[in-house]
Amino acid sequence: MFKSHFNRIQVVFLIIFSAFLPISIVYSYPFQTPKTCSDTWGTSCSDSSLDDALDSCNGIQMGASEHVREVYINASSFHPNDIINVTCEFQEVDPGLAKKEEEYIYYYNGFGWILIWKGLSDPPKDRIRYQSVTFRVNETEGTHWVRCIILRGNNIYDLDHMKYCANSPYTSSNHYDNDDVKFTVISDTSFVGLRLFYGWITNKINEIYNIFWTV
Ligand SMILES: [Ca+2]
Ligand SMILES: [Ca+2]
Ligand SMILES: [Ca+2]
Repeated sequence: MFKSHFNRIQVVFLIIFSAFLPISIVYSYPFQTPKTCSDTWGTSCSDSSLDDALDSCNGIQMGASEHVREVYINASSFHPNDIINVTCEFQEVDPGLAKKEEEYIYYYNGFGWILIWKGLSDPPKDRIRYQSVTFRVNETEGTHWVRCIILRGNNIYDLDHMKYCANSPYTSSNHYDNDDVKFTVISDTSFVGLRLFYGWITNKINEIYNIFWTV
């Protein structure tokens, strides 16, 4: 046995630190990693030919003008009932007389699509506009989605709660874009295995301290 240079208080602090470091890593990863539409599809969602909308919704940009450039969320995984922060990056154009840009944010909660936000925008010329919203994810574990939509409308909302995709036959517009980002909802109980492993590791650390540390 060797005589440690640490005193008893230092060892206690070392044990506490070594206990909290791994558990903070376990709990922060992957929750703190922001995510984008481009991350979801593996290529830039500004690409007009990319089908970056789930299933039968057409993600391919229609028309060469207004489109969704990117969708940002503040983390890639959430606990049930967490708050998510979403930002849509819209490329708007001056849509001309009697027309406005309709913009929508929809959320797929594991069961169906929910309208989170909608707005009419009438930019005087081309511009990039960011729209952010926060809302609470639901309790269903699994894959959830957020969709940003822009479409050239006639000063009214073409889409409503039952029309979550700017796609024929939902809209007569031939200028629109749907872009999706996906994330995971996972409950604390899914971390039981990691917690057991963490407990085993901290026990081993304590054993090592007990073996090599003498008063
Ligand atoms: Ca699609
Ligand atoms: Ca798209
Ligand atoms: Ca796009």
